[in-house]
Formats: sequence, C-alpha cells, structure tokens
Amino acid sequence: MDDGGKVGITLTRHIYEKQKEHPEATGELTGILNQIALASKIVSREVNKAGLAEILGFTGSVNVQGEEVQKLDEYANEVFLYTLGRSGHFCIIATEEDDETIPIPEGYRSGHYAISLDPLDGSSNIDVNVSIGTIFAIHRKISAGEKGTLEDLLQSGRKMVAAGYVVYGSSTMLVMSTGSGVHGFTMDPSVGEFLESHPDIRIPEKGNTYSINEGNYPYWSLGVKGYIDFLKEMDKETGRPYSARYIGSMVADMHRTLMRGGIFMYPADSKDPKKPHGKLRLLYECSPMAFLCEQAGGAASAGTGPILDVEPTELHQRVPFFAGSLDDVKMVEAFISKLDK
Ligand code: FDP
Repeated sequence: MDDGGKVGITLTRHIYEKQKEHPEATGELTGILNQIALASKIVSREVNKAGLAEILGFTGSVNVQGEEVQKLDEYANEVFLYTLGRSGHFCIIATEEDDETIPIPEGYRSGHYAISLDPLDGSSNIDVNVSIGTIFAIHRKISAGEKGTLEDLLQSGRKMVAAGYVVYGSSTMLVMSTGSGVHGFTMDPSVGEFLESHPDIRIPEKGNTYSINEGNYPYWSLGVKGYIDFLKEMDKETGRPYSARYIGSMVADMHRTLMRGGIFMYPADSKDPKKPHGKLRLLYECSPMAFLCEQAGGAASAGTGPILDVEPTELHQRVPFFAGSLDDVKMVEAFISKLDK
C-alpha cells in the first residue's frame, strides 16, 4: 500500500514533542525510552519465535542444531542489561532475574538514573503462547558519588520519573508515562517502529471486570474474600455480578484493566508462610503499574493505602496489590478496612 511515506507519530517524535513543552528537560528521557524501545524490539522478535522452541530452542536445553539454547527470560534479561548498561543513562540497575544490584560495566559512563525492571514477566506463559511483557520503573539518582547504589533503587513510586511496560501480545505494544498522562505505542513490524496508537489512556472510573487468581480463595483474608463475594452478587444498579478475567500474566492483565477498567488484584495470602505479602514485587511490578494507573486516572493500593507511598526496604520486596478503576479500588480498600482489623 502506498502511504505516501506517512508512518504516524513515532515514539521518538512523541517524546521529543513532549520535551518541548518542558524547556528545562535535558533530553535524557528521550534517550532512555529509545534504548528501552530498542531492547524490547529485540526481545519481541525472539518472543515471536518462541512457538518454534523445539526447533530453535529457548528450552534451556539443546536444539535441533545441537546448540545449547538459552531460556527466553534469561535472554531478555541479557538484552536489557546489555542495552541499558552501556547507554550512559543509568548508574545502577535491578532486575527480577538477579538477586543483587547490577553496576554499570567498567569503561561505560555512569548516568543520572536508576532503573528497576522485570525483563520478561509472566514467564510461565511463554511455553503456551500467551502474552507476556517487560515492566520498567525509572528514578533519578539520589546517592552521592559517581556510581549508583541501592539507595537509588529503593525509592518510593511517588519519586518515579517514568514507568511503563511492553506487552508481547497479538501486537507488541509499549505503554509508558513520564508523568504527563499514559500513552500507548504499537509496533509496526513493517517499519520496525513503535507508532502512537493510544494517546492519553484513561481508565474508566468504574469497571465491570475483576482479575485475580481465585484458586487462592481459601488463603485470603476476610476482607478480600468479602469483596470477591460482593462482586459476584446480583445487583443491576451497580453492574454486579462482575465478569472474571485472569490471564496470569501481570502485564496482560494490567493492560486489559488499563484499557477497559475494572480491578486487578494479587492480595496477601496465607498459602506460603515465606510470602506473607502476596507474590508480586514492589519495585519492578507493582510500583510502575501503580504509577501508570494513577497517571491514567485510576488507583493502585496495597489494601491499606497507595502503592506509590510504600517506602521500599528491599530490592525484591513483595506487596499486596489492588489496581485499576478508582471506584473499584476504593471499594476493596473499604472491605479490607472493615473486615481485616
Ligand atoms: P509468572 O509467575 O508467570 O512470572 O510475578 C510473576 C507473575 O507471573 C505475574 O506476571 C502474574 O500476574 C503472576 O505471577 C501470576 O501468579 P499466579 O500463578 O500465582 O496466579
């Protein structure tokens, strides 16, 4: 098709235009988001081949050519670490895959930002061709000295300067915020660019869908059980019963929630005494998603208050998570405050 060379607004142009509204901006965020977009394009290319795992690999075993093949989540981790670590923008990195913080490689510039990321979230879904994603959260460097420290990563979500995710779904889409709304870009594989497809995403004030691993019901608190029971009652006026949707891939479930409204939850449960605060991680799962929810007019809570106000104490800290439409999040908080004293 002859489109006269028009490809729409690219991610780069979008960030550049936004930057012009802030004369004090240095342009560094433009560079950062471009690097994230680049790494996610490489990961997207490999995710699209995951169905050929038996032929091409990604099984962690040996492929038909007799070569040892890497698992896709490890591959994604390496791609992001390589790209971001050498970009000159970051002073320290944390990823879901590594227990410790990751310094910038010797010989490369240490930058003004810290990044926490989950390079391939929902990885139990890779083998069954279900959407997975990348999540990232960016903070300004606050520590003294040239190199970054843990202090730069352990900052509350309120201090975040940018956050986003990439969903590797039927299309690859990057959704991000630098603090002035939430914007979505869909990758056009024919030009290899993310094009603006969803400017200024807003979450409906109230939804009619709930998203939770309901198999954990027996392990929840009375407040959470009470809220889920309430959503399943019949009441035409408040749109109940709600519909249930749960993919089990946080990025995909949150993406649907952002676009359509409703609530996504991973509460605390008593299933595993080693994980008393639920499963999801504060720094690179809950906090960035909470930033996007608030920027889109929704809310994200730990059940007792905003996720963005939680002060992190550990790199891989877990936190209960309730996020989506404002009214729905307020309602679950009301149940928790009433029944979980
Ligand atoms: P996964 O274990 O497949 O990597 O935090 C990881 C995560 O997926 C999220 O993406 C997802 O929302 C959640 O765990 C699913 O957990 P359950 O299987 O316990 O529902």
